[in-house]
Amino acid sequence: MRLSRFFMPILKENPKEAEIVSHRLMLRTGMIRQQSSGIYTWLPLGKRVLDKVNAIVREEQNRTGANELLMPTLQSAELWQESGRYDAYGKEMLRIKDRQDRPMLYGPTNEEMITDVFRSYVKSYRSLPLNLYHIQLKFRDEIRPRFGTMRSREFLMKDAYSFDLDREGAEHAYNKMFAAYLRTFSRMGLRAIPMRADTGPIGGNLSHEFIILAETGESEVFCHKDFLGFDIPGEDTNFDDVAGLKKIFDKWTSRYAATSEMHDEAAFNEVAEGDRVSARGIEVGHIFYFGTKYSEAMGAKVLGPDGKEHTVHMGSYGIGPTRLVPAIIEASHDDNGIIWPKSISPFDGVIINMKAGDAACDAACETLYSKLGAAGFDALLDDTDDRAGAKFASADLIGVPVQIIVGPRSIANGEVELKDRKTGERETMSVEAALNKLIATK
Ligand code: 5CA
Repeated sequence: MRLSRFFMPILKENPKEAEIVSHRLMLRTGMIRQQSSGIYTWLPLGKRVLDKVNAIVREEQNRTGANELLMPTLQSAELWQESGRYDAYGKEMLRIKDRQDRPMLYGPTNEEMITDVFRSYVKSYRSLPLNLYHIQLKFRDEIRPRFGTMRSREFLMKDAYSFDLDREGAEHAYNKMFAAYLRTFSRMGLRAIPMRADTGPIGGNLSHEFIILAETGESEVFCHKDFLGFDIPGEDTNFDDVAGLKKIFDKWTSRYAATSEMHDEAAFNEVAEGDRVSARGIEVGHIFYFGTKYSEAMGAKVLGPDGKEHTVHMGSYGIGPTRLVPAIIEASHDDNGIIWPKSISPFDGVIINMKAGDAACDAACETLYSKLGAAGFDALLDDTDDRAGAKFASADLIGVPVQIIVGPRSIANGEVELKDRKTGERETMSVEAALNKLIATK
């Protein structure tokens, strides 16, 4: 992508409304724009990051055997009357009427709708286990939307729903998502700690929130320091291995970890003082096992191997991609701007033409840009006629992992400079060597 053709409205001033660093940086870099309270447009730079986050989420869901579908955002109130949540959900639910005066709502979550999909098709235990998920916009009329897309009213959620014959099967389904979540967040450069959590309006009594420790987090959390060192399940994790997944679950729940709603001061005090972590955290995922709460109310049953009807056991599993983006920035930035982990960076690198209009600089930039592109390295080419200093500042601000600096003096020797955004290290090398290095380390 050529910067001269890329819509990236960088702000010169720090936006006053932004209270936390991720919100400030997302506005400054032109990733998002607020349209009304808690409702955002994802501008092209932000959309690129969001797509990378979604791709990792999707890959890890698919790895467990879950199936992706897409349900509508608008739902009929009737479904929610069946489960009894239409009245219970309260003011967070945005209620709408269509032209026939039929009550509708903008979905805050999809347990009812997925249960309806399930009961319409699945009649036998042979179709189980089943996990259906989508990545879809939700609306919750939060009292205090704040911190940009960290807590918004309209937000993206990956919500998965599992169906099993019995509690045992459902526990394995839960463990699959548990392990997949550890992998998902780790691939984005985050260490998420599963903590026993309150189930709120979703229901059930087994639930974990996945929490990233961050000073600006909204939740107060308490955990054992060992969580910072536990191994993440590998790419070779076998999601059909019931005992293997139970082992991962047991390991990651073997130490104290709770959010403030579930906090037990006495139990926490049993942890050796030097091992206690009490901090603030950001909830990036939340998983629930709620048994037959919805299947019972909505008649989702299958014929079992015993020839009898069984009400299916369900769980639901959420991740917030539009919250993950600011959470990653909270975890990875410096005074100059964002520092993207490679896996979710909007570009693989930025080519900075220090002197646009200079024949040698222009030619070297074009060569680098086309050769990198052909090798699958997604570069942003800063071909604008801004001052070099301004280009360096924007490159640091948008935080892509590597800057390829092309200046008249070095290019006269056939050389360019590579700067690592994270460490600040700079290396001068030939154009050829730079190409090889960039492509090999992409
Ligand atoms: N149905 C269940 C799981 S699929 C559910 O709705 N769970 S939830 O309420 O915990 O939301 C799941 C995830 O969505 C949260 O962990 C969080 O990452 C994200 N999320 C929830 N509310 C918001 C919000 N207001 N703004 C941004 N992300 C949110």
